[in-house]
Amino acid sequence: MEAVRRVLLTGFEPFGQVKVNPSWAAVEGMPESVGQWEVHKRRMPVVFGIAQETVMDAIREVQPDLVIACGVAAGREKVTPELVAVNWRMASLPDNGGKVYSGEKIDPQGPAARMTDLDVSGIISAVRSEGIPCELSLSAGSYVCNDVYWEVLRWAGDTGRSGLFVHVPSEDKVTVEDDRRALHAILRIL
Ligand code: PCA
Repeated sequence: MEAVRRVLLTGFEPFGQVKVNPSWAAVEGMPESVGQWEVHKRRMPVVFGIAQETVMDAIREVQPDLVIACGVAAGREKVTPELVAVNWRMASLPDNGGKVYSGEKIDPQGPAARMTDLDVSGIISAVRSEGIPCELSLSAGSYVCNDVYWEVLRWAGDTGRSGLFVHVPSEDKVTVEDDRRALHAILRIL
């Protein structure tokens, strides 16, 4: 018997034009366990800084081995695992606290970017083998999703654990059910 491992899955609340956020819909509907993974879920606020605090509070509580954070990228056609988080906040769309950023570092002392140590090629193959369109993304943007990924990868680097961010398209491109099947496929190979 393999030891149980804990995964923290997060999705976001609605924001801007997104009235129902498929990232949280997908995460909320995940089962309590997938294979060896004990699944923990959190809904995240779309607020710079507060979202980072929320994910770190959840990490302290759950003590996960793996964090997979999800968000919607409405313009995309495919499920897109993100390779990097950049040290940058820039968004003309106000966050849910009303704040906009014209461009500044998240952490003035930090590196330019952080990269996941997970096998992204293997992850993409696993999702595609379910018949779900999937490709690597080289930028999680500079809005709240990137902010959370930055913090997750900082934690992962500090603790020797792993983190991933997955952007999902709007529901007319990929259904919430397929987002969930993608998460299952990812958990099965990790
Ligand atoms: N998508 C936004 C933030 C919340 C979400 O679901 C983003 O891509 O930054």
